[in-house]
Amino acid sequence: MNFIKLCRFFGIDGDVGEIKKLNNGHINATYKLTVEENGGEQLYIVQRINKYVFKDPKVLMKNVTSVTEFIKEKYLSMSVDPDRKVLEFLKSENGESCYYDDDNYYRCYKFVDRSVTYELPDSNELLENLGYAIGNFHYMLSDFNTKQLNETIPDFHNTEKRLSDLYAAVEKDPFGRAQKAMDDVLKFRKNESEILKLSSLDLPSRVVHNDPKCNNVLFDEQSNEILALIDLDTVMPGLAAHDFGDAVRSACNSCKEDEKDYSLVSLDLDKFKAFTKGYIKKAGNFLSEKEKNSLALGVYTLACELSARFLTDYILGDVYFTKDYGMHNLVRARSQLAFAEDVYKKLPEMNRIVSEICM
Ligand code: ADP
Ligand code: GN1
Ligand code: MG
Repeated sequence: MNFIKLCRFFGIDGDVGEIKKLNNGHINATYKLTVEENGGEQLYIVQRINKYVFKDPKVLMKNVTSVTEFIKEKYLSMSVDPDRKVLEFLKSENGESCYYDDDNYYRCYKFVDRSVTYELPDSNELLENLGYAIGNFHYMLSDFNTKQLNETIPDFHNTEKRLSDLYAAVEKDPFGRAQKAMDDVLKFRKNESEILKLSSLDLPSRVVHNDPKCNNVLFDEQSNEILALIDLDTVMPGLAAHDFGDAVRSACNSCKEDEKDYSLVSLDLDKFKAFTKGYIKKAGNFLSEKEKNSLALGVYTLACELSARFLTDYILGDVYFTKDYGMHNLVRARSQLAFAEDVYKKLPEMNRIVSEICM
């Protein structure tokens, strides 16, 4: 990939210095670029859009730019400076937000200065801020016109479809891996009605992030203040409980998402309480009672759903998620399932915490 050509395409004239690959996402290839411009250093993010996952990068970028521009305008209308609070994508002279190098599509946006992401935040302050950020994101997009959004990944949080994809993968079994995953698959079959409960609740659809795992949220490296939400590729209509559930499953686990010692994996109730406090501070004003009552269940559902997705990818030969070693997706699947099992046991306590905070 020719980074200089890409920079010129997006109107960046300076000298390209360090190019550093950032490896903490599972989908796109992300590079941090340092450019000498106007006598100073400017930092940019360049991302190669994963073409297996996103079939139409131009349509995807239309979603992402309309969402970021909407949030920016909203901050301005509230007399809040949007700097560092929302991503800023670069456009070419002709107004294009994707660079194509005859093989892949790339996008370029400003690196948010003095920002940091966490895999697993360790303080209640960070968790409360994270919760607030997700609630605020829902608030900011509450009047976004959904007609402007295209479906970038169909059935993204269609849990039933995720389970049927898993069963189909087992049938297909192109690499003879299904046997190894059989005990796990049986657990999904056995708990199907519980896993599908959230989908049967007839909850209102909102514009949500759909992938608000902790490292998709930028924090100020000094103050822990929340900055922008990133990785906006899946912003689409969905449930508040999807975002709540995904953020909690990623941030309130006592271990990382891919912990190999499944006996260590558990939901940390103190972290859950701190996250919920932050989320409700903002979202408590607009969520219905029914939505509030669905939040804890969302954690269980999202952990099961992601486990099914990792397992499906393992069986199909690791085509979707990037991995660090051979059985990585199987380990991730089992780790998420262990987390879901612990969450299931704690659901009464989690519901009690949500109700207490909502009072
Ligand atoms: P993926 O879709 O692969 O998860 P992300 O968009 O989440 O890719 O980016 C991967 C990582 O790059 C993030 O977790 C974050 O650490 C970093 N990152 C991405 N965009 C920015 C940005 N604008 N400013 C600072 N860091 C960023
Ligand atoms: C992927 O892109 P990233 O790494 O932030 C995935 C999420 C999963 C997550 C699990 C578009 O998120 O759905 O929950 O991995 N994103 C997509 O870590 O599939
Ligand atoms: Mg990401």
